[in-house]
Amino acid sequence: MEVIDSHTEGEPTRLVVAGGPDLGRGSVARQAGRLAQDFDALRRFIVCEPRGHEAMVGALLCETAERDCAAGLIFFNTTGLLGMCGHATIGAAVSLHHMGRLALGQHRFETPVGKVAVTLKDANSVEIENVPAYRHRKDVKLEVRGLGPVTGDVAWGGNWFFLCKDAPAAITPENIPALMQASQALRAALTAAGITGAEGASIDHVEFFGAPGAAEAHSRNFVLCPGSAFDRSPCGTGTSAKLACLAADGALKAGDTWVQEGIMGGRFRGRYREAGDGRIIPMIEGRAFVTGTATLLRDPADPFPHGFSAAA
Ligand code: PYC
Repeated sequence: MEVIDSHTEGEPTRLVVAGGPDLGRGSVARQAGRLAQDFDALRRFIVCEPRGHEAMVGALLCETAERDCAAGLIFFNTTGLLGMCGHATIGAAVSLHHMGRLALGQHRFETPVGKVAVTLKDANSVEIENVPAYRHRKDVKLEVRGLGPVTGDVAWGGNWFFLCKDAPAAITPENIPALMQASQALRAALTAAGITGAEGASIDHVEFFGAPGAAEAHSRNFVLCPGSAFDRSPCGTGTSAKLACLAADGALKAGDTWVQEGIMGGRFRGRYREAGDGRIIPMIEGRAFVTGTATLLRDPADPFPHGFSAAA
């Protein structure tokens, strides 16, 4: 299996460019369903240890029947599939350009949750136009063990997020263990309280906000991803969910720029346009850098052919 690795503002993406499974025909959502049902061991082979690691996000290049799309993309991490992934879309566009397979300019990809547009501005800079984002619930209150009362919004940005009003600690790398523990307790409390996204969808991402480090940034975030990983970047779908909440509160006008910093200091520039019915179309710009190309191998004698996750 041929892969190309990159990072987007610090968050890794492993793009599978050849040797992936035969997912048959149909929409990318349908192909993603087949990947989950019939090829889950292959997902783990690609992103889990010992070939990958806890933070690794996979993007599988697949067929699309949509004539206006360059390709399909299916996203996953060490736990399972993701609906959309902003940083990995940026990483995939930069990697495809590096391989000579995507020219500078505008393109579309089909993802499991809809079409997204990308503008490849140069070899590293990409702006994505995400699927419509919206706030589902405002000021949800719940009690979290170890944290006490917590208030936040539930929003969709291509994945489901709980955006917490009060961070339990400053958003700095030294506090990552405390932020991990708090965000995991919060996610468990959401599940226990039956707080979900639309149609009962589970909320698998939790976002805390704090003061930015850079003068040009408006905020710094910490994002818990499905499983036990946190986003090293400011999270494309998380920034989209944030824009939806800012728009719903009248705190950011359409077209104005919101600079979201991630826990490691990387930045996304976000803006939006109105999509009607309280929805927005988020536009997120960030940079990705190719870090390597590899052929993933499976030795018949390998005792860990499908990888493993060592995270608690
Ligand atoms: O950038 O949307 C994102 C993302 C989701 C999970 C990890 N990164």
